[in-house]
Amino acid sequence: MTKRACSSRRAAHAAVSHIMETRMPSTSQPPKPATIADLKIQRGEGGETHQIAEGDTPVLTTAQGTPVADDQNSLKAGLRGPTLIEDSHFREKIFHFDHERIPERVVHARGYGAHGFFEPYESLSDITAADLFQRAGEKTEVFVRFSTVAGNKGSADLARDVRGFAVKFYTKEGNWDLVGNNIPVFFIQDAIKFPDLIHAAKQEPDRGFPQAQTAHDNFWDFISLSPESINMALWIMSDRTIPRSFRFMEGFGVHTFRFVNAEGKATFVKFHWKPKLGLQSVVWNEAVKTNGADPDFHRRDLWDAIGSGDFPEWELGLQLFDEDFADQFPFDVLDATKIIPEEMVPVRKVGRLVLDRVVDNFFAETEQVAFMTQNVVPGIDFTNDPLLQGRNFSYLDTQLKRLGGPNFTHIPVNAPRCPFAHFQQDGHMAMHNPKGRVNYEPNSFGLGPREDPKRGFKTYPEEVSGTKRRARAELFADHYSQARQFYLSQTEPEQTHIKDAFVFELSKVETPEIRARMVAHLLTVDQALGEKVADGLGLPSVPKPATPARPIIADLPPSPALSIIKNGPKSFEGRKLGVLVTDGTSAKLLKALAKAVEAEGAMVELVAPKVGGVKLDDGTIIPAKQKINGGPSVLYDAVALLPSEDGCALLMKEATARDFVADAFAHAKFIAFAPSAKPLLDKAGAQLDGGMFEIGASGDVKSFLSALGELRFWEREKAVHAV
Ligand code: HDE
Repeated sequence: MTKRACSSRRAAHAAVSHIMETRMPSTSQPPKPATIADLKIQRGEGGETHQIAEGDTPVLTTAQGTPVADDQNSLKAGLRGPTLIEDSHFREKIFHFDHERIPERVVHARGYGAHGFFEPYESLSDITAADLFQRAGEKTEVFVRFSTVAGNKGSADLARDVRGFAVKFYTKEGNWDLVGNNIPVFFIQDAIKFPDLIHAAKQEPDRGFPQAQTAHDNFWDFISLSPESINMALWIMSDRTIPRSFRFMEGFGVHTFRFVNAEGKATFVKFHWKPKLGLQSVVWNEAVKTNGADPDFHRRDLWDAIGSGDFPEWELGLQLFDEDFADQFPFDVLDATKIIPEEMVPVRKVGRLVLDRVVDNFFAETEQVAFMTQNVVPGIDFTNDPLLQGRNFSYLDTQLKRLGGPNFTHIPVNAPRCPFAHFQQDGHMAMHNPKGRVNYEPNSFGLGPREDPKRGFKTYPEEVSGTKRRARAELFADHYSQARQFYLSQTEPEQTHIKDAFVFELSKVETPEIRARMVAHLLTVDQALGEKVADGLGLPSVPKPATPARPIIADLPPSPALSIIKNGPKSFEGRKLGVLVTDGTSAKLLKALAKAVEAEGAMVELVAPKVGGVKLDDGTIIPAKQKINGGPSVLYDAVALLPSEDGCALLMKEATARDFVADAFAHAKFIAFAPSAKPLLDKAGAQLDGGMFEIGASGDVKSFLSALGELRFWEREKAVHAV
């Protein structure tokens, strides 16, 4: 985050420290809802067709534009009589309502999108002819949609799940969709297994549950019978699947793609998105509670961040390599269950993605956006990765079902921003058809568009030959080596989280054989991990390790890039401090704390017994953002407890205040506390440790502040978990 962005955010936030100076209520708000005046512009294409009732208020009309006189009562025969079929306004209104829903995405149904731009740091003309990478600093508009995979549209944001990270670049040479995930590998190697994988992951078909979770028999049955999924299984049981925010997660194109330059020379490329604010996840117990406290935690976070001028940013990273590298790499670069470690092929940062505009309408944009892996532009091409090849079929097909016809590119969020011209016509909801007599080419009138062999997209002329057969390349068969490398690349707390996640999920599996079969795979990945999970499950005996189809490469060097903790930001920027206040809280201390935290580029949110606010010890009345039972500590990255003595006595009798403290403690958060809050800590069972900081009336908050950059006090975890 640049200093400039920080200060604009601070201004937009009307920070707590500022509030106290001006004694004004908080204006830390997301963008204002549309006013009636805005609606006129949105609906009436400038308002010209609206009749104005009084002053600036537009007249309500039917969809046909007929002014409506009464929108409160349907047309009846007599005061207490039946409703008449003649009431076309009523019928149109209900008809439209009845058809408001479209099928949700079969996967990635729950998502949240935003607009922004991509800007390259340098010209990449030596490696790709793609127009968006030609000129340093030139902006290309983008739309990004983040998503969970398994849950339905209304499921909770903090499900343990892979996150989609789909980017549509509206380039001058057409739309390029980079439809990625926040994990660089996938469960399966061949698209033909996708329906099985997704069936197994989603609700079991007879009972229709569990929703948005993999902790059930069918999922682990499928995984345990599909060794190719083991690497991904390790990734999904890591904290990658419980990100703190979309803003703090990486993105990956997963497959190996091809860049092709103007001379036709090809380079293999893997795409990475690196968040400017570093990586951060929550802990599992926190995720479970966040889903109850705020099922919209991630979408709210993105909405609030953009609304307050704190624009999320990622750098685009490229791993570039050639055929020679591909030939000597011990895995197949066409196998989407494998990474190329960053330590082997460094990630070259070539540009930045900034999200700076929320959607005007969720349905029109986030719901109707249609990403398609086959949307590539000249200079970018596919490889033969069998997963990518299968996806290239699936994404077009699925849009027809979801959006109801072939004209979904006419929907503004899907339409190219560059000029386009073709002879596709008619069909459901056609918004622009060819004009004039000619709707074909070639034609003898010299009318309409023609192909351009120079500018047009040319497929990379890769030589292909072989026997038609259903089979996989030999190197695809190594399923354990990289799983082991991933596990060994984690810090100790992260390894513990992976072990705990396996124990949690497999404890929900009812069939003992499936539990044991999964443990057998884990023993092959790492003996100690397998034994710990076996012990956590209380298996009667440790099973025999699974036999790998190819000998495992046990000594792959650990890759520090795979750890979240090692790639944390060492800063509290973009995070949120929850401050528990009561009547009589020290104004001086609160102000000092808020000022220091906001200077870091972080937010402060006040939690109080009543949302109306509290009266500080200097008589200032300050509003709260949350009432204590609606603002549990899981919503914050760290907390400060600043009740007065009387306030503390009150909070000690309040279960939700005790939970606030106990959860922050159990989730290894840094805690600052005024001396007056000590009895509440004791009552909540939070013993003093290196992650807790007494901050006095003097307002000395320095040591607390410097600790916050670590985000969590991981040493505490061992002390709070005995099982
Ligand atoms: Fe997708 N995937 N997928 N997927 N996927 C869809 O397309 C599919 C895969 C990803 O925000 C669907 O429009 C197949 C990998 C994202 O709108 C569908 C296979 C990766 C999104 C589909 C995969 C992804 C989707 C459902 C196996 C990461 C959400 C709705 C070969 C690189 C895009 C839709 C959005 C969505 C098919 C595997 C990412 C059915 C057949 C690997 C981020 O077409």
